[in-house]
Amino acid sequence: MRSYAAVDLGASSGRVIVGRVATGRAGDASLDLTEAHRFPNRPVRLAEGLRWDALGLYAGVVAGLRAAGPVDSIGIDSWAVDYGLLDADGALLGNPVHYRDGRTEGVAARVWERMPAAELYAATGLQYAPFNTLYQLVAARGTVPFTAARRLLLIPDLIAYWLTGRQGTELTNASTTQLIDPRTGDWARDVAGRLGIDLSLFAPLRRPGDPAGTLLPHVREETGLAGPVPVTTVGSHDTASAVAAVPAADGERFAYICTGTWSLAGLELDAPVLTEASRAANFTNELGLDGTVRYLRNIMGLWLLQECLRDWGSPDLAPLLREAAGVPPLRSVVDAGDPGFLAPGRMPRRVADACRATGQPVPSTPAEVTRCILDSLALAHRRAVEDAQRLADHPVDAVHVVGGGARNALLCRLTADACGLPVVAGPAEAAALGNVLVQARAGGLVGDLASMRRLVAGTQPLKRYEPTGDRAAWDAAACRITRR
Ligand code: LFR
Repeated sequence: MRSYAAVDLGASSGRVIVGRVATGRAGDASLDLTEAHRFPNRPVRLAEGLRWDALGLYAGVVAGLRAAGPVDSIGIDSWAVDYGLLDADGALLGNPVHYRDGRTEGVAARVWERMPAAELYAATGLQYAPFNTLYQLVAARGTVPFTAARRLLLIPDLIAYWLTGRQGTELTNASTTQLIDPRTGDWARDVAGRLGIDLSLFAPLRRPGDPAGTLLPHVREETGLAGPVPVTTVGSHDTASAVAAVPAADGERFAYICTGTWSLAGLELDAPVLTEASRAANFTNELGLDGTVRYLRNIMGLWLLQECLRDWGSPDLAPLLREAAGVPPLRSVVDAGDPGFLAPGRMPRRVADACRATGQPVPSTPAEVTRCILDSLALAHRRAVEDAQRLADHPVDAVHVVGGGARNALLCRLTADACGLPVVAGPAEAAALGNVLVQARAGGLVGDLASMRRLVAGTQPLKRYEPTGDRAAWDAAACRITRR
């Protein structure tokens, strides 16, 4: 039996989870998770914009490692694209900018003048999102921290650096910068050159499973962890870790939806899809474990509901979902892929406005708004699953829903109905499981991706939802929202 600490940083909270793994004769394997510590991750709005509290996050990680107790190794994953800048002495220059900050507005158009969007897609396979690191870097150019910066570390790499003193750039997360060639898994040097981005800002690439150093003496003291505790590189993009823990059977033809603040819906492929049709459909080719490609679309996800809950004064979710289940289905739907929903604030009003603008009944009570959001998410899931199959010529027989949304029975049922496919829901803690399993693999406890998935499928509770209902009603609803 070995223990691993998975540091999993999400957009609204961070967690340190201890995963205990035992393998051995078939039937003896076990994999269980315990949450050692959870702490809020509160973005801070300043006059200059929306910022992450990186030191607060680090303090939460240290407190979590202390709560976790002795472990064999530590792995870190978080949301993608964002970074901290370090000066020549390795000190952090300012607070990392939040990807929902407005500084990248209008930046893409300037970038595309130098490198047309089609060429950029052919070279990097990345979806257009205003927050791709590439656009953030162009927006940051000329600012004081950027001018002084000698190093850029993506968020999980920054935390790993503070824990170990060692710097690296983990590949799955690097693939969200739009500076990686998904065919080679190496830097897209031509893109960087043409856009004047100095790749020496980045630390050398490292891959899931690579050692990332050991805890610094003062960290050992603060966490109470004795000995040279290693930090292991995992799929440091949370979505890469989550996809690694999708409990698909060997050879199964599946789509996945990683649900949380975002819904990331798509396929695992052997090679990127870089066609013009794929670009037009705004699918992304991010890198996964062992040379796999995460071919997916970003959908606004439960962010829409989280922001409504915040607006309503944080009522209990369970009764609201029960009430929403009783609201007539598909009365009104919004486009859950619309970047207009990216920024925080006044979400119930924005959802209502979108319904009004498309001539649909305007949801008014929290239960009606909640139902509208869940119907809309299911519809966006269906569109992404259908588009991915067509664009990649890769049919599927089932959809795996992992991440926090796997606990939301209404969302899972609606997704099965909308997709017309069975949904296998769980595990909810997919990112932490993927994180733990890559550490266990580095320690020689598990083998390839397929055996990691077998272990998840054999040990974690999963729930299956068969599609029911009227697909024509979903077709009709889809027609009510204007496509991007
Ligand atoms: C999910 C996620 C998505 C990424 C978004 C922004 O937590 O990592 O994959 O597109 O956050 O970083």
